[in-house]
Amino acid sequence: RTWQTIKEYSDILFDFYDGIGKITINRPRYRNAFTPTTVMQLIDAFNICRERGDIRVVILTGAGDKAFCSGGDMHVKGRGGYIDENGVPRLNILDVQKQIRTIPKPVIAMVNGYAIGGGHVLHVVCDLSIASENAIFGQTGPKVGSFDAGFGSSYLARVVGQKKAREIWFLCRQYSAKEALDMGLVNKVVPLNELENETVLWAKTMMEHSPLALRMIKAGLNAELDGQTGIQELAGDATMLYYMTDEAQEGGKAFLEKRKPEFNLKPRCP
Ligand code: 2NE
Repeated sequence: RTWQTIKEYSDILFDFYDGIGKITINRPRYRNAFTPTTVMQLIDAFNICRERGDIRVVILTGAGDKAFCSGGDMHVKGRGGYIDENGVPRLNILDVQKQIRTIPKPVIAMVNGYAIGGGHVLHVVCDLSIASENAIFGQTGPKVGSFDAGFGSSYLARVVGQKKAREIWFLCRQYSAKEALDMGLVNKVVPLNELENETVLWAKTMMEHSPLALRMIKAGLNAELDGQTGIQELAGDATMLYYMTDEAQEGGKAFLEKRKPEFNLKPRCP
């Protein structure tokens, strides 16, 4: 399989293969911890994934065989956030979480090692997680002066249940891939050398299915949990589909032609 570079960045790799956009956090020296710069690049890549019609599934992973992502880079953690190149404190990883949740295509976390702290949250918010046998999962916030009480807690609780989510956050333990599988935190565990093949297989299976059906299911599953923001997504998709009908077309056409619209169109579903 030959991946083609979509765009070059300093902190991430961004590749394309056969309908799949693969975003790789590329700071293995720091267990793929992210700085505000890394995050800006992730935001850009996810925007491109959203816009490009030939990208049907997105894979998020980390470079090397040790870590998926170890969260925020502690070297740049300052007062108010992670300090960017201009000295501005940021927590812009929350924007990436929102992008993963709202992009109308499946996002698979390909967890190739440690998924820790804010890195763990990233895999949690992905639609699916495929892990290698060496993957290790956990939150560290309360040990290192941080927390994610947003998706990182509430959505985690929806995935593993309230008791387990509180255990994960309050005790800051690390969990093996097998334990993660048993608690429903990941979808599948495979040997590291099979991780990409397995993940691509899942992507290809989804690409055989109706993209619009997958989009609506994702929006519906989000809507149940995300309040008005979730309903807005689902409603936006409903509007998109409505615009494809003769009825909606007639409304706009009649306005421009300065006449009363003829909405008595057939067939109408009961
Ligand atoms: C990830 C983990 C468990 C790996 O352990 P190990 O033993 O495999 O590697 P080691 O030696 O700890 O790390 C290798 C190098 O990577 C750096 C280390 O400092 C070390 O550098 P040197 O000593 O060789 O110079 N490194 C690893 N993680 C880093 C990080 N996050 N920032 C900067 N450098 C890092 C182990 O390394 C670990 O526990 N890492 C820290 C995980 C952590 O606490 N992350 C921040 C959580 S808070 C957060 O991410 C967050 C949030 O809670 C809310 C919102 C947004 C973000």
